[in-house]
Amino acid sequence: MPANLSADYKAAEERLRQARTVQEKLECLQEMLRVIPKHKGTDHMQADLKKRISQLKKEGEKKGVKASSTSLYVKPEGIGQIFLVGPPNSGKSSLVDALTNAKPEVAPYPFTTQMYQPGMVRYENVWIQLVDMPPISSKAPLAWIPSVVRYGNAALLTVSLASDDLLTEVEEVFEALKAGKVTLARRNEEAGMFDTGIAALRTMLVCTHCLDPDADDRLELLHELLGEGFDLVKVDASAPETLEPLRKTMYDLLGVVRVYSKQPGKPADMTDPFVVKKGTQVEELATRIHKDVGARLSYARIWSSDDRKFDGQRVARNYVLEEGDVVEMHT
Ligand SMILES: Nc1nc2c(ncn2[C@@H]2O[C@H](COP(=O)(O)OP(=O)(O)OP(=O)(O)O)[C@@H](O)[C@H]2O)c(=O)[nH]1
Ligand SMILES: [Mg+2]
Repeated sequence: MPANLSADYKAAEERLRQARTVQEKLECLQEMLRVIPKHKGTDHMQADLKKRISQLKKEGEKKGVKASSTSLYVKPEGIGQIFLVGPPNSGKSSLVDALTNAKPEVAPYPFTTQMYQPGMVRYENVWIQLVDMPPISSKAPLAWIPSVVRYGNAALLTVSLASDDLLTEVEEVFEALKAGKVTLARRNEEAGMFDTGIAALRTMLVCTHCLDPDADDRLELLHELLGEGFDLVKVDASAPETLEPLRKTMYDLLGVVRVYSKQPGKPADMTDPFVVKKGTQVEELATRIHKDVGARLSYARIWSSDDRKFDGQRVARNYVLEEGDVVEMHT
C-alpha cells in the first residue's frame, strides 16, 4: 500500500535532516509522527518513528533534557526559576559558570550553548535556579526556546555592551519570544500567564562587557530602543566582583519574602526560611505549615528584621508578611 506522505510530513523530514540538537531532532520526529497518514501502509514507518523518538528521549535525558511527548521543560528547583535569554555570545554561560555549581561551556564564538543547562545560585540561606539557554537569533532559530522559558518565574535578558549589532540582536530576541507568546515584563508591567496564552516574565536587563571602552555609548542606544522600564545591572565577567550583586538582584526579581517561624520561648531557626510571595498574609503561612494551624490561628507575634518596627507585637490573621519577619503562631 502506498504511504501517501503529506507535504507537512516531507517538510518535517527535511527539517530533521538539518537538525543539529537532540531537541530539534525530537521535535521533527514528533511532528512526523503526528502528521503521518495512519493506515496499514505506514505501520512500519510509525513503529520506526516511535523507536527513534524513544531512543532520542533516552539520549536527551542522559544530557539532562526532560522530554514529554509534546514539550520540553526544565524541572524547577530552589525558590524560583530564572532563565537567561539573549543573543549569541552575550555572556549567558559565563554568568552560570561564575554564579552556580554548573559548568557550562564558555567560548569566544557564538552558538556555543545548544542545550539548556540549569545551575543553582546560593543567595544567603536560599537557592535560586538559573538556567543557561542557547542564544536567540534569526541566524539559528530554535522554536522551542519560548515554550521552555514561559514556565520560568523570571528572566535575565543578557546583552553584550561590546557588540556592535546589539540593537538588531535585542530586537531579534523580542521578536522570537513574541512569536512563541512570551513577553518580557518591565518594572510596572504585570507578569504571569494570561488568558490569551501569553506568558509575561518579570525581567531584569543584564548588560555584560560593561568595561568595554564603548559600553556607555551602546547603552545609550539600547535605552533609546527599549525606552523606560527595565531595571538593569551592568556586569563584566572579567571582574568577578561585578557579578556578586546579581545574587540579590535575582532574589529581588522573584518577588518573594523570607520569613521564619518560632515556637514560644525558643529562638527561630534563621537558616531555614519559609519563602512566600510578597503580599502573603500570616494566615496563609499558617495554613501552609498545617491546615489546622491555619484554621485555628487566633493571632501571631512578629519580630521584624528591623526590630524597631515589630518586637514581638501581636498582629491579626491578615497581617502581610515582610522580608525577614520572625513569626510566632498562637491558636
Ligand atoms: N570581557 C568580557 N568578556 C566576556 C564577558 N562575558 C562573557 N565574556 C566572554 O565572551 C565570550 C562568550 O561568552 P559566553 O558566556 O560563552 O556567551 P553566551 O551568551 O553563553 O554565548 P552562546 O552560548 O553562544 O549564546 C567568552 O569568550 C567569554 O569569556 C564580559 O562581561 N566581559
Ligand atoms: Mg552559552
